[in-house]
Amino acid sequence: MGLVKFLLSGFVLVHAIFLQSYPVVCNDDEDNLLQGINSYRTSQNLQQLAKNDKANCFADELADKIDGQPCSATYGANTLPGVGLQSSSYQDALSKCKIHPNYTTDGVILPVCVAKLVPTLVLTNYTHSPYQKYLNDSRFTGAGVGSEDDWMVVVLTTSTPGGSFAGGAAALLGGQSILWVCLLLGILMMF
Ligand SMILES: *[C@@H]1O[C@H](CO)[C@@H](O)[C@H](O)[C@H]1NC(C)=O
Ligand SMILES: *[C@@H]1O[C@H](CO)[C@@H](O)[C@H](O)[C@H]1NC(C)=O
Ligand SMILES: CC(=O)N[C@H]1CO[C@H](CO)[C@@H](O)[C@@H]1O
Repeated sequence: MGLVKFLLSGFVLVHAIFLQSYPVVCNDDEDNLLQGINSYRTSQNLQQLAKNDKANCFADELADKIDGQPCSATYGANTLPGVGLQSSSYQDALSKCKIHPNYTTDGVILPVCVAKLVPTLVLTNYTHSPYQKYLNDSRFTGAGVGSEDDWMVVVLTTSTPGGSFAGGAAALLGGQSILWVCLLLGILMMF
C-alpha cells in the first residue's frame, strides 16, 4: 500500500513538473487580438489559428525584449527593433521558451507598435497592412501573442515541423516523462 501511494505521488509530481513548463498567462488584449485575427480568417474562409503555447511564450519574451524601443523604430515581418535574429537576446527568448531554432524557420514574427495598444488600431495594423499577406496564408495554423507597453508581437506557426516552435531538449524531456508515467502505470497494474 505504501508503495502504491509512493508511486501515485510520483505520478502527480511528474505531471506537476510537466504542466509547470507551460504556464498559462491570460491577457485580454492579446486574446481579443487573436479573436479579431480569427474573425478575419473566417471571413477569408481560412482555418482559425489555434493558440500555440510555445509561440505564445516566445511572443511574450520578444515583446519584453523590444519594450522601450520607440514606435518610430524600423520593424516588420521577422524584423524586430534592436533585436537581431542572431542576437543573444533572441537566443535567450528561444531558450527561455525551450524552442529549438530548427523549428522556427517556417514561422513568422509580426511586431506592431501602437501607442497604448488601442485594440481596434492594433487589429487593423495586422489586417490592413503588408501583414495581411501572412494572415491570408493557409500554411499558418497556429499563433502566439505577446505584448508589452506599446508593442504587440504575433508569432504565426505552421503544422510542419519547421514551423512548430517545438523544443529539442524539451520535447525529449516530455517524451521521457510520458515514458515514466507508462512505467509507473505498468507497476501499479501489478498490484
Ligand atoms: C538542426 O538543423 C541542423 C542543420 O540542418 C542539423 O544538423 C541538426 O541536427 C538539427 N537539430 C535538431 C535538434 O533537429
Ligand atoms: C488577402 O485576401 C483578400 C481577400 O481574398 C484580398 O483582397 C487581399 O488582397 C489579400 N491580401 C494580400 C496581401 O494578399
Ligand atoms: C504596419 C502598419 O500598418 N502600421 C500602422 C499601425 O498603426 C499605426 C497607428 O494607427 C500607424 O501609424 C502605422 O503605420
